[in-house]
Amino acid sequence: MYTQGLNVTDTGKPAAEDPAKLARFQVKVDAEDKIEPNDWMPEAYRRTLVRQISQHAHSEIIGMQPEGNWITRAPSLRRKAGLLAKVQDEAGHGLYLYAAAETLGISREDMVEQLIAGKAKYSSIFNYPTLSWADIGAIGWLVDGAAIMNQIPLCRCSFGPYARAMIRICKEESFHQRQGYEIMVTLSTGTPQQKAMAQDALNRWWWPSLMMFGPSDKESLHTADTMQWKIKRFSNDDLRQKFIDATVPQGHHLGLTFPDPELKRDETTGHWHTGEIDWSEFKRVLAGDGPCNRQRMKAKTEAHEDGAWVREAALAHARKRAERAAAARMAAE
Ligand code: BYC
Repeated sequence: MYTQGLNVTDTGKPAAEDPAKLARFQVKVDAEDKIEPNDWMPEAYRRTLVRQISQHAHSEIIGMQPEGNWITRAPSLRRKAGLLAKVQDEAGHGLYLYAAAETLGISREDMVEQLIAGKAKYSSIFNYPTLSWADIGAIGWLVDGAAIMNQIPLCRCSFGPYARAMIRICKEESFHQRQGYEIMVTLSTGTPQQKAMAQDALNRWWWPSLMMFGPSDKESLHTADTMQWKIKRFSNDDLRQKFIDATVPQGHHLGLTFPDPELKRDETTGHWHTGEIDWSEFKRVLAGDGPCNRQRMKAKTEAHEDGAWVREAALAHARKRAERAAAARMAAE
């Protein structure tokens, strides 16, 4: 039986495993059959899925913070209702993902402990502040846009529970992206001050959204394994390029400029080329020194501590119901 208390940052290669089982596993993956929780799987496959799915879940949960910051200050009731629904969706995505990871033998409690102890990552993007209402537009357009680009291929992930969770998540993300772009359209076609807000938000969110796709292919630790296992279908750089190609024309349609003097279109390939990403900033944010890392973890830790009584009450309630059901069964026998 698989034991809990994983080191989620462990990138270890498979321990010596039965070559025949490994070969059968890979044949199944290559045939596009889904791997289900009770199927045999290499330990490294299980570990990498727990790492990726739990980090994905944590990103959804921490991602509620920068957006939640604007619920009370949304400029209209319509915008407030839309943002409330979006933040609520993020909580739901976190739950589907924690549930998918639990099928691999780790408890949600352990995953949350790893997040709070700083052993598990969440997406770098959520360590940036939301300074104006336009940031809600830019997050929907760019951050959810990047998320969709990365997550649509995950609907075909080889691990069944993750793939199925992603189908529903992607449907909701697509609504989120449109909600964001609509805010950007409204601001960009509004007063000069509103257009300036939209431009300022694009200036601040563009580079961090490119970093969401992870390190360059040369630096990526896990891509080779996860592509062989058909967890990932595209490399970090390929997805980043798809996102850039889709997003630059959308920004130009808004009449906005990108904060990159080197951005240009290759007329032969049709691809947009950006300047160099500042990977030192990415590494700093991952190491815990982004603009909001401490604030995000403090808010999460406090919410977790404040919610202890709810978890205890829910457990006590579940215990009582189980006892009552057991007593009723005994009486009926
Ligand atoms: N931020 O070998 P690599 C959302 C880490 S939720 C932080 O390329 P991999 C949304 C990586 O974990 C967005 N860490 O890794 C929610 C690894 O470190 P460890 C989240 C990052 O896994 C609410 C190391 O760098 N989406 O969109 O092959 C509202 C080496 O990287 C980042 C997902 O989680 C990063 N940006 O590829 C709105 C999608 N990038 O674990 C929106 C699922 C890399 O060895 N995840 N690292 O300590 C994935 O697709 C992949 O995990 C990644 C990274 C593409 C992110």
